[in-house]
Amino acid sequence: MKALILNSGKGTRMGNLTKDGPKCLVKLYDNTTILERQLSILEKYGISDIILTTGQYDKEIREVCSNYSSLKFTFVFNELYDTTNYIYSIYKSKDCLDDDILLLHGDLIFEEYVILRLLNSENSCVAVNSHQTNPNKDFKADVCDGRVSKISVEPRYGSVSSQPAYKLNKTDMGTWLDKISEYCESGNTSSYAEEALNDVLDSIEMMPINLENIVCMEIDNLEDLSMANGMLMKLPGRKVYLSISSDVIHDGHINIIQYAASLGELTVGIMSDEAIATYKHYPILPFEKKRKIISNIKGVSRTIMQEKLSYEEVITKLKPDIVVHGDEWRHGVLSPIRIEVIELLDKYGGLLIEPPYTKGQEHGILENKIKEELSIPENRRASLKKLLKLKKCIRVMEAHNGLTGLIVEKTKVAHNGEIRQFDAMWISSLCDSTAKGKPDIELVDMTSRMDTINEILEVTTKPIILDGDTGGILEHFLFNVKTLERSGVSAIIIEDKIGLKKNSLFGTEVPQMQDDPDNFAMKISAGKKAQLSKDFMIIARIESLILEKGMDDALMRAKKYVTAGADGIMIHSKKKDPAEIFEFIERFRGLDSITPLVVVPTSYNHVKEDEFKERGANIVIYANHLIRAAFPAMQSVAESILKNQRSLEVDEDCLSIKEIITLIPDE
Ligand code: SPV
Ligand code: MG
Repeated sequence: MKALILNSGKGTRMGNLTKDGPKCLVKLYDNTTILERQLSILEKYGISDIILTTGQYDKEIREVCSNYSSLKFTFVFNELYDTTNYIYSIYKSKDCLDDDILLLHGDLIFEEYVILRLLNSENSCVAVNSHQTNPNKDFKADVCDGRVSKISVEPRYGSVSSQPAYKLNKTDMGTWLDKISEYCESGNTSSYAEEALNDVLDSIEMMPINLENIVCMEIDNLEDLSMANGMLMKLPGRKVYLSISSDVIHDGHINIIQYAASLGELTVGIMSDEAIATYKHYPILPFEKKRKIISNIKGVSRTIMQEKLSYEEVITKLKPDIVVHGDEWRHGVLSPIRIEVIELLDKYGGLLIEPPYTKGQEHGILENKIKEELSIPENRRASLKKLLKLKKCIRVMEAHNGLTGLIVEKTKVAHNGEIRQFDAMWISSLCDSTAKGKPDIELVDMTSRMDTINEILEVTTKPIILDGDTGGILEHFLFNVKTLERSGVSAIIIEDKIGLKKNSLFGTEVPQMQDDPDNFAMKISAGKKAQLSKDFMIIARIESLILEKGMDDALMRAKKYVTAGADGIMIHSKKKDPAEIFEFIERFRGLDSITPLVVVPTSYNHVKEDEFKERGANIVIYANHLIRAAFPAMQSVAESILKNQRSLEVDEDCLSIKEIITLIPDE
């Protein structure tokens, strides 16, 4: 990459300031000249090969350049500086322009960010400001389908302001130069070089680099100079904030950190492990390790913890002048967070700058690596315990096949400055049986249940909690614990019933027998002894309230089961009134503040998760909702087809063919 800086002009509109020198040697507020400012920035970003066109003040310019020993200068003297436009200076430089070229006018004032953006563009590009439509001074660019189709000084409807800061790939520079040569060799040396560019823009993919709110302007007169000085003075103290939530650090982060650091003093907010667990998955790289890496990246002044996905706390406390975020969040689940950031910044005149988010091939590879990491049985099995350490209360949804597994894995909603998702999956005996057209009486055997589990394991990464019914006969249970551990299931919940198990929601309508508490405690303890890994959880489910055996019985059993080694207690109820569940939680927490408590609010479904959390429950399971939602939807479609003898009427209720065939990607 070489830079070409055009400095042959005389700068006649700057009054006394250009009486004895060129415009590029006019001093700025900090006593540096425009040229010195440009050269320092180029030097900082590794551009050391610089071609400078000169005219009347050739000597003065060379003298300034002689102070930059690390830069290599080529001076191109335009002897016709008085009568020609810069098209001729470019023409005279053409033999040096045998590389990618950064082309800058000598009177252009810009901040570092401009150069970074131009350098990072794969295509040829030009600086524009889409906030400024049709300004009366400056060049204007017509942008069509994301490409610049014309650049000229004439006012045109819909054009945006453009600045003479270009990056041209070598071939594109060659194409432009051929046209410039045609112009100059036919005696046309007074046109703008952009006229020659417009003639070839069909064959150059020239991208606009939008630089709203960024300093990038030509100094034509004293008014411009004082405006530029005012803007430049504010740059050094500018506070910049960037939040990083990703689990792995890749080159996309380095890019965005570089962008953010080029804008001012950079504070990086690293998302807390809890916040990551809330909207992604348990973090593979824990906070402190991430902090160590990020705080050692060049340009990062300090790091802080961002405890929530919402920026509200950070922005209110830090009041950054600029928040930087990759532009990918304009769409998708993060877009409400973006709107909140804009509103917060608007309150005090802060800015949001959104450079393009680079999602290179490596990024895809890393994402897949994370998925692989999460789905390795050891990691997946351990993930429930890790989540329970990070979050006071986790949200679990039933899944009964690969498709519902994917829904639980991928569904996210943005709400009140946070992104919500399900933390884990419940493989319900009721739903697994129902999906197979069987009753929920332990008829679907473990082999068949393992098929469902494997189907889900294969396409998802979240922790799985298996509804293990009664656990079956002891010898089978011990065997099954090992099988489940090996496959990556995180927990089994077994209920203290014996005999022909029926679904708990029948309550006492059907005969159901509760196990002897000591017998069941022994089953738990044998299961814990049989398990090979330390992470697998065996959770004891108490049916005393379902079977109307009373609160004291439930609490007595809870104590016994915990003593026997249960990793958690599930308390079940089929009442609409949550009073007995609340009482159990309160009394259990009076005895035991640690053991995770599981609730299944199918009947008392008006209670919100936050209330369970406040009261001390740790796992809330939505035990059957996906299958209950699917059944009426499918039945009504079937009925409509029967009624109408065609499927036209159900089109609205069905996914389109295109959607269904692309719902599950090939890879
Ligand atoms: C299940 O989902 O199969 C359960 C919970 O065991 S419940 O149906 O409420 O008993
Ligand atoms: Mg069940």
